[in-house]
Parts: sequence; structure tokens; C-alpha cells
Amino acid sequence: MTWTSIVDTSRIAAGGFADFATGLTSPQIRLGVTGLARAGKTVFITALVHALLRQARLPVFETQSEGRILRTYLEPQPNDDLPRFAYEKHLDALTGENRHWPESTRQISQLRLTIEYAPESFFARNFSSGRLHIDIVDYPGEWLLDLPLMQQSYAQWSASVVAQSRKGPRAELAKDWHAHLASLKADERQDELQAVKASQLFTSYLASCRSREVSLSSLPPGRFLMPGDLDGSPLLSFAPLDVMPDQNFSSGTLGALMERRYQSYVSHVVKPFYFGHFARLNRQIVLVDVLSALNAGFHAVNDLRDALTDIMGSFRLGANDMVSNLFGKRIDKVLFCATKADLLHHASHDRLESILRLLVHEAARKAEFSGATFDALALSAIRATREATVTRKGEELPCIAGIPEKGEVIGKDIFEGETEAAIFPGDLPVHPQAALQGLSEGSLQFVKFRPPLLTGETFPHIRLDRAVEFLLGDRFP
Ligand SMILES: Nc1nc2c(ncn2[C@@H]2O[C@H](COP(=O)(O)OP(=O)(O)OP(=O)(O)O)[C@@H](O)[C@H]2O)c(=O)[nH]1
Ligand SMILES: [Mg+2]
Repeated sequence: MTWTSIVDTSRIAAGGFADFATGLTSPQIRLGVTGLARAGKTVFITALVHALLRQARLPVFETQSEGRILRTYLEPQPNDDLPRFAYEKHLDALTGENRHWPESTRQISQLRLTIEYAPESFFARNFSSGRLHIDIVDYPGEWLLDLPLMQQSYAQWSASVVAQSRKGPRAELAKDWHAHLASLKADERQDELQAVKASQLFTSYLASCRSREVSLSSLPPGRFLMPGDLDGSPLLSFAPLDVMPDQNFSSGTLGALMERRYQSYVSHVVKPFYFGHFARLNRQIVLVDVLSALNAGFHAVNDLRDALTDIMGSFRLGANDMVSNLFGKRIDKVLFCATKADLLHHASHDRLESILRLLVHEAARKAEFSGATFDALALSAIRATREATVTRKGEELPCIAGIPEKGEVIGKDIFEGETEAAIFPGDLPVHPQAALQGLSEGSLQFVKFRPPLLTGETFPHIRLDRAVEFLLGDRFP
């Protein structure tokens, strides 16, 4: 074991020990909620917390349907170094006068929810407090995709990123960056301005890969697109060079400068995230915008596959960590969810789920994943549509109806954000394999709907209760 890995290990040991010590007195779950930008993390957490606080109808969540939940409330943060998830602000956005979806978030945040319940088993009735703390940690999926960098040298990373950027739709998007890249030599004298320019062009390339039409998923380093508080920091002013994976760089060269910055990024950004947050989670939900990828076509689906494989690889890393084994702290359950299922008619919900399940199983096989239970689910944390049938030319079409957001367009219609419309979103193929080959253009049609008007106590949802049961159900003995 190297000196640095001993230091790293003691870092997590400190956090792990604190968690372990509190875990002895009151059982606690650290639930990570992640997903790439716009996957639906903020909406999911807000809806989950709201549903648990208000004891919403969650038929599949057994402890609740058995009537064993006594009281649910929010508590102050246990960790002073993490911003609090702005639950009240997000809920205000969804329920206020001019209701709208919450703003995009760029930071890690946390919320503690406590559930008091009536213990059932003989052992629990006598020895447990009947109280479970759930620490929900929201963090960008882009940061998770950075974890493989801990095991790659700068030269290996560069070679793989450059090779990937020459394939498929990425090649066109990388044109400007490639032109600059061709003018750089790893053994030329180091030059700060060149490094900054390369990192800017590389970042614009990553951003264009993420645009709605192309919708590619696997785009590390995560902080380039999701800088959080590192915006403008020198830690982000590096980029790949066109080098061999085993190349060495002599001091004073551009290659050496880039390599040093890359290593700083790994030690000041990636490792603190891993040891400080990721390795302390024990349940995880990964939200995936499968519909956008399907809609963007074959390359986007392929990229999503790669991203899921990397994510599975990261969870494997977590499962095998020496310290997590020592403290029994490891991720033991992972749920992958295809979000925004309310954009499809219910006839396609199971199909969406099968597509994600197939992707996740493939990813698990490729990443040689083992050690945790995982499953896939199609859900909508807040259902913005209802079902409707429209008859067109004598044919009955299974549609969804809701209020499209102001400015959304279908055909010649531009919506003003106040009236309801019924839309035929299209069907997913019966066989998931067919969907993974890429759907033909225009076979799915989506618009953004406004969040629903909260009429009762709780939001309508699709299968949120199944997610709750999978993630928490076994912790109410
Ligand atoms: N119809 C529908 N739309 C949803 C649902 N969940 C999320 N959305 C849409 O997806 C958008 C992104 O959701 P967020 O919860 O903000 O996603 P996020 O992952 O937190 O995004 P970032 O904070 O930008 O990383 C929302 O603004 C909604 O338009 C859902 O259940 N149904
Ligand atoms: Mg968010």
C-alpha cells in the first residue's frame, strides 16, 4: 500500500468512524440521489420528502400501508460541511402562485428526515428505538463519472478521451478543439495561455455533446460542465493532449503542466468527493433520463450505456473498499430509475422499465459488478399529466394530457402555458433490444408540461412507492 493510499484510507476512516458511532445509537441510512444534469434529482427528493412527511398514498410501501409509521419530520443537518437541500424553496416553486419546476442545482446538498415507527419483530420491540434517520444526499452524476480518473494517469486519460472524440457524432462537435489540439505538442515549452485555451475549447466541446439534440452522457471531468464553486479555478485549466497512453513528460513541457493539473484535479476534487461523501453512502438511487437518450438516437443510447457501465464500476469500487468493509458501510442497494414516465401513456411504462433494466444488466456484466442488490424502475416523482384517449380518423390513440409550458411547440401550435392539451407521445417498442438500436426519427414526441396543480394533500406520482419500498422498506424491523 502506498503512502497516499494510507492517508486516503484514514480520511474515510475518520468519517466512517463518526457514522459508525452514531449508527450504534440510532439507525441511519445515507441515501445518495444522483443522476446527470436535468435527470430529475431535485424533483425526486422534493416529492419523496413531501410524500413521506404527508403520509401520501404509497400502497407498495408496506410499513406505511400496515399503519406502522407514527411520525415523520425533518431534523437539523448532522454534517456541518454540507449545504442543506432547499426543500421548502423547491416546494414553494412547485406549489406557489405561478407554479413552476425548481431551479437547476449545481451543488451537493443534504437533508435529514426522521421516521418514527412501531417496531414489529420481537427483537426490535425490545431493543430498537423505533426511529430511523434518513440522510438524503443529492449530488451531480457528473461527479460520479469522475471516479475512474483516480485509477488513470493523465496520459491514459488523454489517449482515451481523444480517441472517443474522433468517433460518431462527437467528431463534428470536436472540430474547433481538434484544430487547436493539432497545433499543440506535449514536449513544447509549457505555456499557461495555451493550457487555458485548450481547456476552454475542450469544455465547449463537452457542452455541445450535452446539448438536447445529441444528448451524450459520458463526459468527464465532471466539474468542467458542473463546476460548482470551482468556476474559473486553475484546477480546471487543463485538457487532453494527443499522446500515447504510456507517454512520459519531461519537466517544463506543456505535457508536464497538463499532467500536474490533472493530478491536482484528482487529488483536490475527485478524491475528497469520493472519501468525504461517496464512500459513506449505503443506499443509492440513480436517476436516468432514458427518454431523452432514446429520442436523441443510437449514439446517445450508446453513450448512456457507457455512462451506466462507469457508474456500475464506481459502485463496485465502493463495495470493495477496505474501510467500508471494516465499518460495514457500503452501498448494499442501488436503484436505477427512468424518470419522467408521465410523458408516456401507461401502456409504455413497463416497456420503459424493460429498456432500462436491459441497459443496467449489460452495464453490470461489463463492469463485473457484484456485492449489492440492484433493480430498475420507470417512475414519475411528480406526475404532470393524466391519461386521455383521442379518436383520430376513426382510430383511438392513447394520449397524455397536461398543460404544456409557455413557448412549447407542437406542429403549428405554440402554447401559452395556461390551457390543457392532449398529446400522442408515441409508443416504445415491445422488445427492449429494438429500442436500443435507436428509434426512428420522430417516433416519440415530447413537450415540457407545467407541474400539476396541487389539489389534495399530496402530489400524484407513478411508482414512487416502489422506489421507497426498495430503498427503505427493509429498515423498519
Ligand atoms: N413531467 C415530468 N417532468 C419532470 C419530472 N421530474 C423532473 N421533470 C422535469 O425535468 C426537469 C429537471 O428536473 P430536476 O429535478 O431539476 O433535475 P436535476 O437532476 O435536479 O437537474 P440539475 O439540478 O440541473 O442537475 C424539471 O425542470 C422538469 O421539467 C416528472 O416526474 N415529470
Ligand atoms: Mg437539481
